[in-house]
Amino acid sequence: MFNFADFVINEEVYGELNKDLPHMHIAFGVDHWFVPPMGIMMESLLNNNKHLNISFHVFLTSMEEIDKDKLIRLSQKYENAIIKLYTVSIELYVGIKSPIQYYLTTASLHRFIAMSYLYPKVDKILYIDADTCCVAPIDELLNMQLGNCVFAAVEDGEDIAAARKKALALDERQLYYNSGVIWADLRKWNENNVSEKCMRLMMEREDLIYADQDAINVVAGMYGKVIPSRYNYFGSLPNREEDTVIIHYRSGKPWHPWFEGGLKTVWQEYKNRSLWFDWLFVPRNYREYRLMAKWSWKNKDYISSMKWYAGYIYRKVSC
Ligand SMILES: [Mn+2]
Repeated sequence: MFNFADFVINEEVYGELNKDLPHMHIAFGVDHWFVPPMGIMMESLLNNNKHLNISFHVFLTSMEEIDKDKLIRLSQKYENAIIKLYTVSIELYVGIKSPIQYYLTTASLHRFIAMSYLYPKVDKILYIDADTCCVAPIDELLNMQLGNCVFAAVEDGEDIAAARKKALALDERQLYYNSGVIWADLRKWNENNVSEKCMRLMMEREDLIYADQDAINVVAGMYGKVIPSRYNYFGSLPNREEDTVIIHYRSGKPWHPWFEGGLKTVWQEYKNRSLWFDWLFVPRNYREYRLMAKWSWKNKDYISSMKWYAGYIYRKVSC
């Protein structure tokens, strides 16, 4: 049996809740690089939910001091928010066979620690990816009845859902959920050992190419409740629907200069109003260096393009 608590090595709390408001718990799992987008998402949540107390539970391995200062400032800026930081050890992930491909990092697995560690202190939690933006109040989720379901989520796009259902040989009647936004009943999640079963599955199988998402669908997909797409509206689409609550940039990321999705400007507006208004994207891997080179070339900035291209070659050769 896993004892997830053994992998939480530090816990810090910032801010206070001092209003008599409905209380919502929200969890994130990030690596140090994803803290700025997460901070921007938190600001968008707080901007649209001043009538709620929000406890943010952030699971991460490390972060830049400047980002930590900003998170502390954020907890002071809003009197209805507290931010809890949990430092996790990635020792837990040793032995994972499912590929953590370039579009994922092991931070995507922190959700399994979060869902287990927070119970029974927290009974329901909204887990959200950091590549998201909130544009409307989220309280409808608080009142949603889950019945016998373990979690509620949005079905993934047709492109991905059909292929993954087939590849994973899921039951015909089962949906394939996107794991970017999950409203979970932690009592049921833990009584059914969902986190542990997912971890074990990823240690056994090499074919879970969407790692955490595939694992959740295999282990608990039968006990999911589908919610409207407005809670996890894909940011690659040209326009949001009027009732959209959360935009999820599940493929192209709005901070990538080369991303031209129609909903990029929504994210940029929240970024400009946030403590991370001056944050600049820096490529993380050779793929992103190459895309920066291509983008600069397209914009006739040949000098920058060559600089990014050199970075691409250097990283490609050394990896
Ligand atoms: Mn995502």
